[in-house]
Amino acid sequence: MKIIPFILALLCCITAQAQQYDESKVPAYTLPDPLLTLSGQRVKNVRTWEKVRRPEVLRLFEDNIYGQMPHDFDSIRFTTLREEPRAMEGKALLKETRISVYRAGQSVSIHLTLFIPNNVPRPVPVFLLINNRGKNITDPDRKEKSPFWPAEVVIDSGYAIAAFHVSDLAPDNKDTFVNGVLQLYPGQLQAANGMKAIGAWAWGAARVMDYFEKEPLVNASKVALTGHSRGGKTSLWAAAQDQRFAICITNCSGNSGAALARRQFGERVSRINTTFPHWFNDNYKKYNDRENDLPVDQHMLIALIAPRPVYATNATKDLWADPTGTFLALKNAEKVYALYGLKSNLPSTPPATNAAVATSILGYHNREGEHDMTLFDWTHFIQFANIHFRKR
Ligand code: GTR
Repeated sequence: MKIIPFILALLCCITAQAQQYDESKVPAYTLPDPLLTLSGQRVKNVRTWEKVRRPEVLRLFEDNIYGQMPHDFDSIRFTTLREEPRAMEGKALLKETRISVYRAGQSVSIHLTLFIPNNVPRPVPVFLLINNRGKNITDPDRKEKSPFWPAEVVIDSGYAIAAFHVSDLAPDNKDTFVNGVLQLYPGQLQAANGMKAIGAWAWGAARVMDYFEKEPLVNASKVALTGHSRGGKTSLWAAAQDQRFAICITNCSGNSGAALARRQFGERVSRINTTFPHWFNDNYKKYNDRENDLPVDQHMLIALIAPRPVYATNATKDLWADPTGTFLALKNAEKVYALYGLKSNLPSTPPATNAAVATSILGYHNREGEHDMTLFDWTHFIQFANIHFRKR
């Protein structure tokens, strides 16, 4: 009879699933201290953080998770492909730009879609989305409209909104991810700490920032970088690497994003490395089922973004991305913000469903619903940006 093994396998599967989401199964863990250097020095001020510990932590993330971030290239060129001064029924200027980057005889091109509101003083602050979903989501013609990138709502709030697609940098596929940025940096593929897809996407965000710095209509000192899920892992890594991003928003980013790995709740390092072997560097695979051996945890990725504001979200039905682990990562980054005299207003335990903490330098909400980025999320991103940009 084959039915008995089948039932046993099913029961095993159901038990494993239940354990993934069972708070009582979270093991005891000790987080690495962001304020203790590798040589055992206690970090007590911004100077030691910025000169010693921050570079150390950045290197640990490069070496063990996301890979190196190459900064050199031969040239970069911005080509305007399309300009519609009265797009969105006259509300905005649409500008589509090709950003081409050249290195060692190879090149990569990023297609940037940007709407700039017409009736506000320019240069304007801008939201930039790292788009990991369909290209139709950022339709420049606005025939299709998606709450994932609610351009009209953002424009009505007085912000510019931009997006690029991850596939321009690295296709999200284990067999083809090398067709993009990695052609420019072939050495990365040989190195155990070489960049892969998430590194390439973050590199792309930095090239868009290069463009913003040359675009007189947008305020490059007020760029809020946002991404969902794998895009949210990328927004954190990009903002950690590139301090020109003024605000970082990470939506449902979960494992290897804003959620603590050591909680082993929902998605695990082993699982993400197996399903998506092309996202992180080869060294990361050493930590499959060994989260406690990691020299970092994700609160330190958030800490790398200090003193800039970070807003992290989750959704109640997205336990895979560990909402509590995300909240705790923010809480455990607080002490680095405190070095800068910045006190977060996060409560000591996760806020109620849909209760957004947007006034805090470290912001958070856990929305009712599924793994997605919705109008509810964007409404709070805008609120968060209103508060923090106006403070400056
Ligand atoms: C899932 C993956 C998550 C998250 C998500 C997404 O399958 O396990 O880490 O990245 O995909 O990007 O939507």
